[in-house]
Amino acid sequence: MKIKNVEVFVCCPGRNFVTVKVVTDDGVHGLGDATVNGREMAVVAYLKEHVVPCLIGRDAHAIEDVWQYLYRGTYWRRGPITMAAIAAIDMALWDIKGKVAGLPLYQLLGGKSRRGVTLYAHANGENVDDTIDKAEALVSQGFKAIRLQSAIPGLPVTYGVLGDKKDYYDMQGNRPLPPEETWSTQKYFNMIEGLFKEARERLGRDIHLVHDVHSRLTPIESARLGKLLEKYELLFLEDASMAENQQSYDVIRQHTSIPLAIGETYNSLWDCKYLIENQLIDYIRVAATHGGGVTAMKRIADFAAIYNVKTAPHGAPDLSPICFAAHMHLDICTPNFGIQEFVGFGNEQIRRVFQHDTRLEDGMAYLSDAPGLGVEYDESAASDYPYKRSYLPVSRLEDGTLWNW
Ligand code: KDG
Ligand code: MG
Repeated sequence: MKIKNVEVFVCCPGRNFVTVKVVTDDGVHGLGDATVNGREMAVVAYLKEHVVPCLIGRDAHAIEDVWQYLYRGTYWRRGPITMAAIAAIDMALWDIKGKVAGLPLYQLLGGKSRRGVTLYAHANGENVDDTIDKAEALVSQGFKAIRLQSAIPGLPVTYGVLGDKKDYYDMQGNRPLPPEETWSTQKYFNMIEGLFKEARERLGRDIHLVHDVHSRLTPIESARLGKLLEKYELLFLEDASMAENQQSYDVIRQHTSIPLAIGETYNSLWDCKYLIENQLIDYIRVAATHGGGVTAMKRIADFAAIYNVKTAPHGAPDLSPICFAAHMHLDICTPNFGIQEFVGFGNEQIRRVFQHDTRLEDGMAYLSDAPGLGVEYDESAASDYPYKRSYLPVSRLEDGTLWNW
């Protein structure tokens, strides 16, 4: 079965998504997600100009060889653009293999290790009370794990908080130029402990709590935060610090026993290797789209298992439902799966374009038994929502210094 054609689509049903469709000479097609938020067209060009011509005529079943061809066979390896392109092709080939076998992808990966996929949902509030009100609403819907993000008194806008935006999709999409936000570590510290104190008072001790620092603290500040929050027993603290220098996590780990998670911006096993093998983290959060697809995710999970590190794949709205489906298939099989981030199935337009039968119940997601990934892409619906240039925000300290967003 040979690859006959590869198409690359970009649509903006509220936010941009890059979707790859691989078609075989037997007429079977597979789908992959290649979205890199704010840099979508770079992946499109990489795919169309440099990847697609090399794929025509190749064996669509030779997933590992195609992966190696696109990774090892490329002198300029790694990075988000290259790895998103590889990921999309890899997902599409797994989708094809499942469709040809008549089996959902999780069966090809070894079958189910658990009943369903436990999710953590987001509570984003304008203040501490509002955040906990939202968390309570999620608990009443059945969620057992919740990420808490609250606006910071004295700062106009904060990561994770909606402000005047109507939903999370609106918040991160449709920006013709990068908006600027302000960050103050001191103001953040003035707020953060109160958020978790109130959360434990109102939600009790059974609900798992997560918080995303979004890499805004230095390692020693993260260590201080970890110590401050230890008594609230978080499931994990996410992206406590930037980890281009992975040894910075040695500093955090020396000071606190708070569980740590990182990896949503990582693109390969090599990016997380030091953190995993030195047991400096507890959850690895690489996404299938940004880390090289199903093939790469499986390798990362197996490596992490040796060191008791669990997986907690990134589930932000800028990963398309195709990536979410790939995560679900991996989550249900992976023995060291921890938890899946979940922000809902998107607005009406997104649900029109990407169709699937995933079921939610009691804070868990259940896959349908459709063959392959189980997602279909409605090309004609997608053409109603053309690409719009859009950026993530940038962040500055109060004196104007550019900071990590
Ligand atoms: O594109 C950036 C988002 O994916 C990111 O800001 C979301 O940190 C995020 C998360 O944990 O969902
Ligand atoms: Mg994050």
